[in-house]
Amino acid sequence: MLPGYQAWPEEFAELYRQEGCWEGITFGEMLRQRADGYGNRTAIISGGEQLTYAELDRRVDQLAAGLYAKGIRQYDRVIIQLPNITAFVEVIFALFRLGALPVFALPLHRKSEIEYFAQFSEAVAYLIPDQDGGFDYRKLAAEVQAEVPSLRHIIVAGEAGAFTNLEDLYIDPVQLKDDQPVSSDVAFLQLSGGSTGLSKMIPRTHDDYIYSLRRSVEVCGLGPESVYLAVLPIAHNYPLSSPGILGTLYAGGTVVLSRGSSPDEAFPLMKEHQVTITALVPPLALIWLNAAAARGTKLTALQVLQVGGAKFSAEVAGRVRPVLGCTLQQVFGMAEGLVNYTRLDDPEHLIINTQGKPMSPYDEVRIVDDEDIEVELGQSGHLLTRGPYTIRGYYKAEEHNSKSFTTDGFYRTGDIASLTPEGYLVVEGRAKDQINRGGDKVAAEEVENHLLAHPGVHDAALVSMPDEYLGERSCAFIVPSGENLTAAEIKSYLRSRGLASYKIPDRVEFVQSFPKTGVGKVSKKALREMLTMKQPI
Ligand code: OOB
Repeated sequence: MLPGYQAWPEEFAELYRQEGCWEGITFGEMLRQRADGYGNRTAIISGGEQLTYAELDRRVDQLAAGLYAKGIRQYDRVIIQLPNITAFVEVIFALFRLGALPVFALPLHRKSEIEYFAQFSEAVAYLIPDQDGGFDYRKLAAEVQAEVPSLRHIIVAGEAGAFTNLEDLYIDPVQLKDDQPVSSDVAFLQLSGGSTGLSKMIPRTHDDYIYSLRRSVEVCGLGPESVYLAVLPIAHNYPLSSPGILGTLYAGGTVVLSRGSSPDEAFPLMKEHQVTITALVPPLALIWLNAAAARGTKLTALQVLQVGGAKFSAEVAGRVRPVLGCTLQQVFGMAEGLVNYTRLDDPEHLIINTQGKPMSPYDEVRIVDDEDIEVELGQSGHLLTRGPYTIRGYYKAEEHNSKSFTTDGFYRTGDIASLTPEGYLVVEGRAKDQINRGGDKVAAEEVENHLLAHPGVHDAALVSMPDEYLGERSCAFIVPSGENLTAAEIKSYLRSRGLASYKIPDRVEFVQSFPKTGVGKVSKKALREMLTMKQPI
């Protein structure tokens, strides 16, 4: 078993198996079954290229052989930082077949994040595109490799230069000799949004993740005729599996991969391929609604528009059906597990005003006060959850786990929520020290630590500020240690440290000192209030 992995206690594992949640198959087997059942159907469409299930299965075998020949073995960790291209899907399934573990980095992550992922997971390989969005990933990879001795291979989709070219790894399939992965094994490491410092790693097993796909497919009504468009970065749990690209493949449907998310890119793809379902974060949904309304666009094949990752305002939610003529599905999920969906046949008031209900009857949710005592129905409190696809601990994080999980195994989501009489969740706020920038999660402490490393910064606090478009943006409050520090200097300093762009504070404010709470801690509440005051700070 993977060291540092906290499995479900045996009594729960037995229950989830007995109840048929955990099917006992691996991702490698799942793809083989689909290739057997749907061989000639189209699995993936990307940039003018198409692959059938049989072709995908074959290419995955070839790539698994090539990765094996490179020395990649069971439980090896491999960082994947690829855009929405077919290679992403081939690489992850090839690693699944080897029992090696993808670590899912996002395209916007930079040196600070990647170096930490590589070091912490002791990754042996790192997969990148040559360049994307004007950024050269080979330069980043060279910098990271210089710092992380475990990183033996840099594999490039595209012009590889001195590194290994991914195309060269598709070789004749071989019978893999080593231990084969089993369904209870960890399949990959997903990243948490983080709140205390750096992102933690989330170990998801074949069993638990495939169950989440099956339930997502059932709830979202997917089948072989479904066509799912992926516009959000597919490394993220939501477009990956809720139902996302993996759920679509589970259902035998067709995945269409889009490099961009703008209406100009997405709408023509949706028309051409008769897309039936896609997933957006709230700011993108707003852009799409405005574009469709202004252009009179009719997306006739679209049946379901999913919106999630951050709170979707009821006002905008109410525009989805009138403007796009499809059903809105709110999705409230987390990479740690629990996913809630509004159901497709729910009455409009639940679809518009709630974030859905858990997808599995075996999901347990509790809403509790600060003392972990359950609140009355309808009251808001901390959301705790436990279930067949919610982790029991982060990877290699024993100390942290005792804070993030209750002694009886409930995950503390950090969300403040309430339950409606129908058992639907309404997200009311957040207790964790995180900023949700339109679905991109920013851990305050991580950014604060970078700010504190600047010699001109005496103290720093990152808080959210309401934003009409993104829902929230970030503001860094800084107590300078000298004079002449500017907001521009702070931002360029953070960029020079290799921080993902969405973590760079949107606003920087200098203050003499921080307001304190009764117990002498920095009062972020008071800082947030300062931002909403009319007069300048
Ligand atoms: C998804 O996953 P993560 O891990 O990036 O972020 C999880 C957090 C939640 O704890 C909550 O704070 C927030 O994102 N969130 C929402 C939300 N969906 C997620 N807050 C309000 N309303 C929503 N609908 O974001 C994720 C994973 C799987 C499916 C969908 C989203």
